[in-house]
Amino acid sequence: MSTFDPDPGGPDVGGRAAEGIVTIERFLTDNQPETATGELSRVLDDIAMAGKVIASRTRRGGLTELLGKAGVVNVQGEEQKLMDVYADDVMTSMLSGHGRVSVIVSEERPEPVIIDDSAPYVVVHDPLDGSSNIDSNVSIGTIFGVFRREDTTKPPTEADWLRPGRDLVAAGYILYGTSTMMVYSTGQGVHAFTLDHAVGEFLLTWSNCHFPAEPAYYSLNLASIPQWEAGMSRFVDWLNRPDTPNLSQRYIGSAVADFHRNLLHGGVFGYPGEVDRPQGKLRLMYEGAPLAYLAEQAGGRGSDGSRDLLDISPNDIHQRTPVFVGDTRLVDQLEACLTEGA
Ligand code: P6P
Repeated sequence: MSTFDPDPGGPDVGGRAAEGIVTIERFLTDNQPETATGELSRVLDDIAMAGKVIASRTRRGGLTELLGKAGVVNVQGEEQKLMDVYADDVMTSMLSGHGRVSVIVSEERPEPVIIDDSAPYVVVHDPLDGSSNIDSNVSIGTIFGVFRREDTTKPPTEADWLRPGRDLVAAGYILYGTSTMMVYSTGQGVHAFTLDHAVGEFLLTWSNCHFPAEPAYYSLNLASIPQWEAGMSRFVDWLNRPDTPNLSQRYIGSAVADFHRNLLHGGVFGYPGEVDRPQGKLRLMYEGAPLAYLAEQAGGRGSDGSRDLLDISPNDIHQRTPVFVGDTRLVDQLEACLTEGA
């Protein structure tokens, strides 16, 4: 079944663009609320432009001098890849100087970057998630979220950026894979665009994406079972029962790629807490919350194993959290297994 043919048995996976070629710029403008100033649409345009520039480098893979390590360890204690630094610089550059973005929070920077004291928006992002896969040509992605500042008459403070996912006004990702896609939501459904390199435009591929009625995959790194909290074994045992959904296991090691496949075909992605790392590996603000925002908009949900990821108020911009995002019933089951006997 083509991923563009809605699953007749389940919720609408989303039909193809109704007619003709629709660029992301046109879609944003045509679908923004009547009362909109257009500023948020322009911020998403800026992110799309950053995605085009980053894609121009990731496409060249081994042909670019940017592969390999930057020789720097980032605030996460992870060795930065040259492409991480490049992608972060591109995002910062594209989001600066237009009077739209006040603060940028990046996985690659220890502190928020204050761009403009009076601009209305805050952008949080992981400029190149999955970068450990760059050299092996596995799909990687940019994950982003956008907050609107309540008061732009004063310089930005922590209250402008240290916020729960419920406050997001937009979120999405750019997937650098066999094709380059931008998937986003502003709270009116999830919409996907594919970069046509020939014309340099993201073109609407399908709108109002929903998780299919029946899930097909679960994305867990089963090699980590010995390190996981006990409830995860209960979930894996549940998956293997004859009376539960017959899922295939797919784990790419790149959250954006795993999430995207599960959005199309149904499933759940998880990065659990571990015995010596109870908060897991993924970060709440610019990985877990944006993916949970998209999941909810697509009929699914995101949890840390006991509560909605979108309800968690961060204490630190780089705060880690266990992440389970995707099909609602699978996330609910994960919570039941993790909280059973808790
Ligand atoms: P592991 C990539 O580094 C990342 O942040 C996510 O994209 C991915 O899901 C996860 O880490 C993979 O981590 O420990 O399985 O290699």
